[in-house]
Amino acid sequence: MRNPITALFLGFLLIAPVFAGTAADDIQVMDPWAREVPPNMTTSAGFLTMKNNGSVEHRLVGAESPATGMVELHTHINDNGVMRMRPVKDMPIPAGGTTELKPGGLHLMLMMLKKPLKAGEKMPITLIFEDGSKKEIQAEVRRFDMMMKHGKPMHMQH
Ligand SMILES: [Cu+2]
Repeated sequence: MRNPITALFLGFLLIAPVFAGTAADDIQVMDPWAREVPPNMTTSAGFLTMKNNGSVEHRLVGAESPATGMVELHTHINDNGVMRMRPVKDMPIPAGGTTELKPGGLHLMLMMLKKPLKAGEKMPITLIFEDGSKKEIQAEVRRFDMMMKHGKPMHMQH
């Protein structure tokens, strides 16, 4: 390799795929939080906003936490006025776009909690993307009362 420019160029070609980045590199997580639950409850929900800074669509395909036995990806559907939760296999995040997990919509179902979630605590959650890359986040536990506009509690049913 006598020409240093050629050598640099070939070197760049070898390194370029590494810089293409994983889904976890492309996804920026904003405002992760989990709902406080009373000590007798072992199920809660986690919320966050995911922004995709990459040029291809990414998908959240799973999540796990040392604080839970299991985390499922859920959404809500309105079934004749009753909000019901349904598992989803993934949550797409469009290229350059955002996907918001929020009460009444997409959420992380935090199941089999190993200890109660108290407001102010931090809960580690690992997000898993379609390429197997992972991102650990710290969700802040917050108090949140699920109320409908008319002041009636929302029916939460699986
Ligand atoms: Cu759920």
